[in-house]
Amino acid sequence: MGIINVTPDSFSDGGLYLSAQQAIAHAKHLIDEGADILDIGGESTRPGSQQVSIDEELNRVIPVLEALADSQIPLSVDTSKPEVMKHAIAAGAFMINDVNALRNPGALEAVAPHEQVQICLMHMQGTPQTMQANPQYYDIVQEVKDFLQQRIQAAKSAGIAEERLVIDPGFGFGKTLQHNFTLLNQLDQLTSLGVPLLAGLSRKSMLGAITGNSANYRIHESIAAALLAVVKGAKIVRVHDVKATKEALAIHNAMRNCAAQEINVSTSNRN
Ligand code: 9MG
Repeated sequence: MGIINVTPDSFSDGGLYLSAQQAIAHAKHLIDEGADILDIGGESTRPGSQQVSIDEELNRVIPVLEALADSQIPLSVDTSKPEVMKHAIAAGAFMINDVNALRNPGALEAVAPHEQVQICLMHMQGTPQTMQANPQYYDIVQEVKDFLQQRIQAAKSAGIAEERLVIDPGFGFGKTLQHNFTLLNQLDQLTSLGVPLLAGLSRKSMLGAITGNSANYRIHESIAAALLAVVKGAKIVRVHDVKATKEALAIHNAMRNCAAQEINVSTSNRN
C-alpha cells in the first residue's frame, strides 16, 4: 500500500491545486513502482497534528480520487470522518482506512451498506493531538488485541461482513518506543483474530529513534521493518518506498515458495 498525502505545501503559491497535482503525479509514480493499493489522506494523523474541517478534507481528497479513478488500482482513503467516507465511497474508494477504527458517531453507518468496500480498523490510544503525551498499557499486545477484537465485533454487529475487514495495531499511535517494538515482536499474536493484518511502520519515529536518521532518510530501516512485519504475519504494508519494499519482499516470497516446494517434494517422495 503506497502512501499519498494531500496536505497543502504552505510554501507554495499553488495551494490546494498544486498539492492535488503533486499527489496525482506521486500516485502515478507509485503505481509505476508496483503499488497494489494507494492510500490517500487529506488530514495528517501525526502526533500533535491539527484536525481539518470536513470541507477542507473533501477538497483535498476527492479531486485526487477522481483523477485516479481510471487507473485500475484499488484506492483507499485514510479518514475518520463519516462525511468524507461517504463521498470517498461515492467517488470510487475501494477501502476506508480509519485510524479511529470507526469509533466516530456515524462512521459504522457510513460504510456498512457498501458491501464492496473494505475497511481498515486501526488501534490508537488517545487522539493524534494528545496520543504521545503519556501512553500507558498494562499489557500492550493483549490490550491492542482486545481493542481490535471489540472493533471487529462492533463492525459485524453493524452488518459489516468479516471478509471486508483488515486490522492494524497502529504503530506510533499512542505508544512508546518499547510498546512499538514489543508489538512488532509479537505481531503474530494478532493473526489469531482471523482478519488480515496491515502494518504501517514506514519512516516512523520509532525507526529514527534506533538509527538517528531523520524521516526522509529512514528508507533502509523502513524496509527492514516492513519485512519483519510480513515475516510476523502482516498481509499489507503501508509504505512510502514502494519499489524498494517490493524488492525486499520478493526475496521473502522466493524463500517461502522454495520452502513450500521442498515440503511438497518431500511429501510426494513419501507416497
Ligand atoms: C494514516 N496512517 C498513518 N499511519 C498509519 C498506520 O500505521 N496504519 C494505518 N492503517 N494508517 C496509518
